[in-house]
Amino acid sequence: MIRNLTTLISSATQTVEISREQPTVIIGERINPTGRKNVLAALQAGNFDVVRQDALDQVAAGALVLDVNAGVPGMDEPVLLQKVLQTVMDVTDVPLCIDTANPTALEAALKTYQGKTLINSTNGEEKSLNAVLPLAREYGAAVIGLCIDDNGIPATPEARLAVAAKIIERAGQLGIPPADVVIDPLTLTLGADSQAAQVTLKTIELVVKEFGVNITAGASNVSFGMPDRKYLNAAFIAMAIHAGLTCPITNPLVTEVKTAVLAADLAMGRDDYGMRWITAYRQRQKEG
Ligand code: THG
Repeated sequence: MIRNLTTLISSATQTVEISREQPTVIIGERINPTGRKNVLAALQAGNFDVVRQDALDQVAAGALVLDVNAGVPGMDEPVLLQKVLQTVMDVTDVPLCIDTANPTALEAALKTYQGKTLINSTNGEEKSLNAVLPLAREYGAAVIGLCIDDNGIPATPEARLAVAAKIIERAGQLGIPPADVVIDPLTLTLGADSQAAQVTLKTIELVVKEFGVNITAGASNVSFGMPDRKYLNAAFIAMAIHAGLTCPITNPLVTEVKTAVLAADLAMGRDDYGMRWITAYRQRQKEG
């Protein structure tokens, strides 16, 4: 019997419910200078207009949560992440995911953020668990746990499950319930290894069966270096939703990806009377 845990995250004014009994929650990926050259250039120049526009566009396209990453080489990440977060909070009401590997930047961001965030992320490395889980506890945040540990990225689904188990257990020891731990099975590119997606999908199934937790994934990673990325991303995200993915980090502005998520939700019985599917169709017709 699969349990479907519910993760609640919030902004100052909105709460989003993540569970396999609800439609998929798209976490917008675009506020990220690592994956986006124009965001990098703008932040380096002290210009936050791109961030504002990306926030508004992604919410308009259906993102219910936004991932916020401000890792710019050579810039003070704690200061920059606070500024970017505040910029996004000023223009949208959706809950935010704080995406940083830097515990100092994370704590600064947690102080700035209003609501219950989803920390992106911790992992099975001792250093990360010890730095991030106490902060999640202190600030009442939910936390993403990546299936990687001191030995690197495990090659097999079973070994990734073991890392997920460790993260869930360590969170529990600090009083963070499994409902507030969202597991990321890790998504690597099919461009480097044609088995990469299979390992991710199988890991999702194992983690869901064992723990019933919510699952995220940097779903667009699956196609790095490949041509026609949008079709690969769309097929993969639909398959991952079937496997148990509940809150992908992806780009809702890509129609193929957005419609694949809506189609998967309908096929999974999470779109009563197909109303969300039909509404999105009408919206596309209107936009030409
Ligand atoms: N897991 C978790 N968090 C993550 C990732 C993950 N955060 C970062 C990343 N991976 C997810 N975010 C992105 C953001 C952008 C892209 C992919 C993943 C991307 N960008 C295009 C590129 O690099 O070619 C550029 C798009 C543009 O410029 O418009 O593909 O795995 N927990």
